[in-house]
Amino acid sequence: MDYTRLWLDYEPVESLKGRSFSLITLESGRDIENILSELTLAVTVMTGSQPLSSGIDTDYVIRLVIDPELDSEGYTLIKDGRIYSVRSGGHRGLIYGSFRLIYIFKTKGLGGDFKLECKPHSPIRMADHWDNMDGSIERGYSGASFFFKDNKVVVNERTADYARLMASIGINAVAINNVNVRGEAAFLLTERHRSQLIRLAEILDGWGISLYLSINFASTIRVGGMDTADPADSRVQAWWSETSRQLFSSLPGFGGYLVKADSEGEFGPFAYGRTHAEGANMLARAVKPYGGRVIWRCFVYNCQQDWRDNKTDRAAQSYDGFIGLDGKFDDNVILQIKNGPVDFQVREPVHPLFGGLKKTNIMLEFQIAQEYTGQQRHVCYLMPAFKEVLDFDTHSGSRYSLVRDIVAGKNSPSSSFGICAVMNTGSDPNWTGHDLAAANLFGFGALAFDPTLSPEEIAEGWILLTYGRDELVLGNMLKILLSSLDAYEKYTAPLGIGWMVNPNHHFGPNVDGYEYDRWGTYHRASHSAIGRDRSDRGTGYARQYPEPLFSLYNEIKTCPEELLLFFHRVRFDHIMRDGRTLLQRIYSDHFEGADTAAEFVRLWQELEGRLDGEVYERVLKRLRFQAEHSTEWRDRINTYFYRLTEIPDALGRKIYE
Ligand code: GCV
Repeated sequence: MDYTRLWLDYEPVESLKGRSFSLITLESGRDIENILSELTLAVTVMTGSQPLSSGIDTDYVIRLVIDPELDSEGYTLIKDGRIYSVRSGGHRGLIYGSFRLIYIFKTKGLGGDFKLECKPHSPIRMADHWDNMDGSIERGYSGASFFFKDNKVVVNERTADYARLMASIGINAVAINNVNVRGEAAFLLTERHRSQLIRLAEILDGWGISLYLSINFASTIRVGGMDTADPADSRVQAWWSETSRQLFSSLPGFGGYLVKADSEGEFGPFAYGRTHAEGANMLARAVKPYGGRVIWRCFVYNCQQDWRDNKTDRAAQSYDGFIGLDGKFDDNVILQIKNGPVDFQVREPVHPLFGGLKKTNIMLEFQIAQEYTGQQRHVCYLMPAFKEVLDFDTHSGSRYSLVRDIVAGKNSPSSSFGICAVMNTGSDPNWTGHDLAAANLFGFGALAFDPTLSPEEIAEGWILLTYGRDELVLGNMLKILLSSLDAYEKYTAPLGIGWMVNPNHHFGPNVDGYEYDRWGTYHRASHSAIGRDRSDRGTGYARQYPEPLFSLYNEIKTCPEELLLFFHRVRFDHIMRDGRTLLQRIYSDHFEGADTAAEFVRLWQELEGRLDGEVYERVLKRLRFQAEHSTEWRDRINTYFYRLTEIPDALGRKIYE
C-alpha cells in the first residue's frame, strides 16, 4: 500500500484481472490528458495491462463523451454491456465521472449494468488554505506548506498530486494563501511571483480547479506605493482594475479574491468610513470583466472586548454587522460565513446569517483543520456535525430554507454560492498528519458534492477506497470514526459553552484560558451556575433567529440540551430532561467521553497485521496520546466544577480535589 496516495492508490482487482480495456474520447485539453492518464493508471494496475485507444478488440470500452444537455459539472455514468460511458456537459463533469468509475472498479469490480446520474449540489466547492509564504501554516497540523517556502511559491510534483486529489473529491476552487495576508503574501498580486503562480494555476486548471488569492485590503498601500486604500478613491479603483486585468490575463482559470477585512486586526474599508459592501463592491467591479468573484468573509467581531462588559456579545456581532447590508452587494460578491456564530467550536448553533440574508450570495465556511477539535492529534470525524449544519432548517420563509439548499443558491438564479473548508493538508507524507484525518478531507468533498450522503456512507466509502475490504478493518474504523465527534464533545467544554482551551494555540484543556481576556468568549462560572444568557432577557442573541427557532432557543426548558450553555446561564442543580442535574451530566459526559477514547486504542489494536505497518503504528501512537489526553481533559474539567460546587460525582467516580 502506498499511503501517500490516500484513496487514489490502486491495486489489482479480481474481477478485472486479465480483461482488456480501451479508452476513447474525442475531447482534448490539459484536463482531458490528466484524467486519461489517471484512468490509464487505474485500469493498468487493476487489470494488469494498459488500455488501448481503439475499442474494436477489447473486452471493455470506456468512453468520455460531452453531452450538451447535461450540466457542465454533473455526469451520467452508464455501463451497458461492454461499454462504460461517462457523459457530461463539460470537462469537469468528465473528471468527476471518471473518478467515480475508478471508485466503482475499486470497490465493486466490473459489476452488472448500471446508470448513475449525479450533479454537484453546490456550484462552488472550495478548499481554503491558511498557508503563509514563509512555509508555515496558520492552524496547520500536518507539516509545512507545500505551496510556499522561503517567501516563494513552490510548484512541484506534490502540487500535481494535490490538484488530482482535490479533483477526485469534486473540489473546483482553491485559495492557496492565508486570509491573514502578512509580509510577502501581499506581493502575490505583483509580477514578482507571477511566473510561479502561472505554473501553479495551470496545474490546478488542468484538474478543473480555479485558483483564488487571499488579498490584503491595504494592497494599494502595501504593494502599490499609494497613500490610501479608500475604496471610493478612483486611483485605488484603477489600481485594482489593472492588477486584476494582469492576473486574469495570465493565470489560467483564475477565480478572484478572498478577503478578510476589518477582522482581527486585518485592514478594511472601515478605516475610511466605508461599509463592507462598499469595500467588496469596489473589488468586485475590478474582477467583473473577467467573470471573477470576490469572496468576503463575515468573521467580523470586536476582539478588544473588556471581560467585565456583560452586554457585548461576540456571537451576535457577525449577524449585526452584515444583516443590514443584505442586497447591497454586487452579484459577483459572495459572503463567506462560518458554520456557527463564534469560531469553529465543537458545538455551536447554526449561524443566523444563513436564512437571514435573502438577497446576497453566500458561501458556508467549515474547518477541517480541527483547530478546536483536536488538531489532527485526536481523531474527530467531523461529518456528523457538518451534516447537521447542512440539514438545518433556518425557517427563513424562503422557498428553500435548509442550509444546504440556501448555500447551493437554490433561491437564486446566481451560481455564486457554495461551500468551503479550511484545509487540513500539509507536507507530511500522509497529507493530514493523523491518517484518520484524511476521512475529513474526503468527507468534506463528498458532502459538498452531495449533502444528502450520510456520514456513515461517506466514512465507509473512504475506508474501502483507502484500505480495501477487510470486514474487521471496516467495522472497527467505522466505530472509531462515527463515535469520535461525540466523544470529543463529551470530554471537552460542556454543552455548547466552547473554549476552555489554552490561549493562542488552542490545544489542551484550560478552563479559564479565555476567561479574562479580550476575545469575548466567557463562561462566567460561579459556585452555582455557568453560562451566558443569550435569550431576550440577556444579550438578545437568540432574537437573531426567526420563529420557531427564537422561542426554541430562548427558553431553558425548550433549548436543545447540547446547546444549553451556549444560550443560557444555568444553575448546576438544574434538572436535565433525563433527570440528572446539569453538574452530574457534565461529570458523566467527561467520564464517558474519555472511556470512548480509551476504547479507540483497543479497537485499533485488533487491526494489527491487517494494515500497512507504518500506518498502523502511526495511528496507534496518536490514539494512545488521545486516550491519555482525554483523561487530562476529563480530570481538569471535572475537578474545576467539583472545586466550585463541592458536590461529588453521584456514581462515586474519581474526581480530584
Ligand atoms: C486565519 C480564528 C483562528 C485564526 C483565524 C481566524 C479566521 O480566530 O484562530 O487563526 O485566522 O479564526 O478565521 O480568520
